Amino acid sequence: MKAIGDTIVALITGRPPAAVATLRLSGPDAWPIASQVFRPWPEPVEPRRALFGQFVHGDDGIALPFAEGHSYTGEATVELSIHGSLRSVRDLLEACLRAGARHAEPGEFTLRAFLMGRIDLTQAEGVRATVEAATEAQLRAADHLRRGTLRVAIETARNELLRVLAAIEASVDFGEEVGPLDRESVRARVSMVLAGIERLLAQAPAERILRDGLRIALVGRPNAGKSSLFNALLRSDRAIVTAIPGTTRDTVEEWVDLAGVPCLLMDTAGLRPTDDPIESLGVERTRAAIATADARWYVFDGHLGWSAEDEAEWTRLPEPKVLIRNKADLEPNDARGLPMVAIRSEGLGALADWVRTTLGDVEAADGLGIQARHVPLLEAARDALVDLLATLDAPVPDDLIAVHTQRAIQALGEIVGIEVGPDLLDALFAEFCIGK
Ligand SMILES: Nc1nc2c(ncn2[C@@H]2O[C@H](COP(=O)(O)OP(=O)(O)O)[C@@H](O)[C@H]2O)c(=O)[nH]1
Ligand SMILES: [Mg+2]
Repeated sequence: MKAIGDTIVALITGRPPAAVATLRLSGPDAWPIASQVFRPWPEPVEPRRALFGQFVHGDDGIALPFAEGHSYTGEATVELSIHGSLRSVRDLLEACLRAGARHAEPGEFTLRAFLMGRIDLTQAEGVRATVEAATEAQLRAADHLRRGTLRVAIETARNELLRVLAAIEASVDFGEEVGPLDRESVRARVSMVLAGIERLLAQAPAERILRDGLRIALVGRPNAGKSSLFNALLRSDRAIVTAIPGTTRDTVEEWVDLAGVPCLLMDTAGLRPTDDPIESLGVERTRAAIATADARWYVFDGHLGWSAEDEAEWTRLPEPKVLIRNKADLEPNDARGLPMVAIRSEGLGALADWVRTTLGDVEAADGLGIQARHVPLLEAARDALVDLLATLDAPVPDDLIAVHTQRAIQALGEIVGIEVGPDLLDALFAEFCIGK
């Protein structure tokens, strides 16, 4: 864990050279250090008012001071903007270090914001998710997380459990005065909290897909047009397409944004019995891709028609799956499936629609930015509350009910960062970039 009493500095904008670069000083000496590297430095300082002037290393630019309690970190801060040449950035950084600052570590500004109590741990994770967002849906979910939607939900649940715990402890310690525990009231309140946690958990798988992407396996018989469809969706000639069945022998993977969702498309070797050792390895990989994918898109040749092999493969495919009738430009011999002309990129909109509807619930409710770290903690809280409710029906002493309540309070507390150890904080913030 890093010291918090000193003043830190880092470049908070992109890699130089760039048109402009901004450095941030944060800590008790941020203003005195700024006054040594920037002139003229006014006395007294008017916070949040941009100052134009010269830097001691020669460049000119802007200094923007923030007062303690009114900055990103919660500490006294100054943001220094200069021209973004390598030389200018390095010289200003060194001037700040000479004046008493030290280099900020990755995520240290945000860590300070957390330690100063300006944000909770989920909001800190929201900052990182915002910086890393690549799609519109990821950005929306990250915004929610950063603004504290999940924090409020978790803290509200935790506060309710703290009140329940207080009631239980009162009856344990002062049963004579306050009377026996009202178990029906405890049941009603805990059931409400449990329902909220279960809603969050129900949303978690879809949130994972929004965050990590949707893995889609393109499968079907050789020559159905899987590679053509893959290329059409990617808008490039990534996979080899030929009229020779069995051309694709390995799985080829590429990321593509469909309806704002990052999708990992997997083009696979066509499914057929084969004596070719390379092709049969490919077919094995196809089976693996089918098993690990979040969804399967089955392509068949509508001109050729629907074969017994198609029927067998399609039936075996686990849900969720989509049936695609390719080569709709040729005379159809079967009418099932979504019609498509892969070589002309026709009908692909239906696939983007499918992605959209598959994630419809999340899109409608808006992702809250639930992270992988939160899921086991939400599950622990849920399990504790389920145990708690079961205990209410049993002839057990009130202390035991208190134990389960405490377990749930502890798990929820870890989500927002109450009572988390320094190791976890170090691990979490080490994944941030420098300057954040
Ligand atoms: N007419 C027509 N031919 C197609 C279409 N899609 C693919 N093909 C052709 O079908 C053959 C096999 O395509 P390919 O993408 O390699 O199929 P894969 O084995 O399933 O990957 C190639 O000759 C493609 O040009 C389509 O929509 N219409
Ligand atoms: Mg192919």
